[in-house]
Amino acid sequence: MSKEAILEAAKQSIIEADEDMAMEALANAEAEGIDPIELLGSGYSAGMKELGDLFGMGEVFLPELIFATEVMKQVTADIESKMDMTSVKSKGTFIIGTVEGDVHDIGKGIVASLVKTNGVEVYDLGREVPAQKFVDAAMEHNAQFVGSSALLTTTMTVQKDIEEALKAAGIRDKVKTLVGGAPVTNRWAEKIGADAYCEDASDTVNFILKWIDEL
Ligand code: B12
Repeated sequence: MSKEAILEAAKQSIIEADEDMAMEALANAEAEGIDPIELLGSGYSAGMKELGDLFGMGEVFLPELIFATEVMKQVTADIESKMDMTSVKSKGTFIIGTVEGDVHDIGKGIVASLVKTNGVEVYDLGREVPAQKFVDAAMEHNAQFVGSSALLTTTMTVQKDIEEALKAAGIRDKVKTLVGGAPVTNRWAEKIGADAYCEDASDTVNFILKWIDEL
């Protein structure tokens, strides 16, 4: 089976919330030696994005998104369990969470997994996390990196609150902040004073590893 066909099947399996099809694509990808990160990004996540567009146009409804989420979570958990966790000494500490008022945690989970597999210690605070909790966790774990995920235009403002809360705690210059999520842009990151906007999980790893080199 060609790589394109496998990626397309992975994408389609999310759009149709078809668990069997999703698992079959995963097995085929493994057999063909396809990079699981590419499978996630160009396959399953692409399906999630397309489904979101259909939802935005009123062509699919909330229950369909929820079914697709179940399949997506299963696939990401499966891929994570197969990822090679680097056994080298921790290179740094990363705090990540989805902001208060926001339950979207699939992308945040993928970012957390990929950063972890690159030898960075990760504290995943979960979803609907208030700004102050990011700060408390950064102080508790002496973290160098703080990342927040926001998928709603109404919750993006919490990323600004995190910047303010880090300043109020006197640790803004001790950490690098990363922001992500579908509505987030480079411009937004600049506007709120975040150190980086990352489009996806690989982008996030690149930023963090570059900063670790500079430490
Ligand atoms: C799945 C989904 C849901 C699921 C979430 C399940 C879950 N546990 O996550 C459910 C069904 C619960 C849901 C609910 C809602 N949703 Co919704 N949802 C989506 C959907 C289709 C996909 C999101 C997703 O998982 N994408 C796949 C992942 C892999 O991509 P990602 O999240 O973007 O993450 C990548 C990057 O952004 C980046 N990244 C992400 N986080 C971070 C963090 C850091 C630190 C970094 C560096 C990078 C990074 O890396 C990730 C991996 O590559 C999107 C559509 C879309 N285009 O995003 C709508 C979408 C986000 N939802 C939307 C809406 C409106 C809602 C609801 C309000 C619907 C309702 N009427 O109730 C509720 C909100 C509930 C709430 N309070 O949060 C809108 C938002 C519109 C807006 N502009 O605000 C969207 C855009 C759909 C649409 N087109 O209208 N949703």
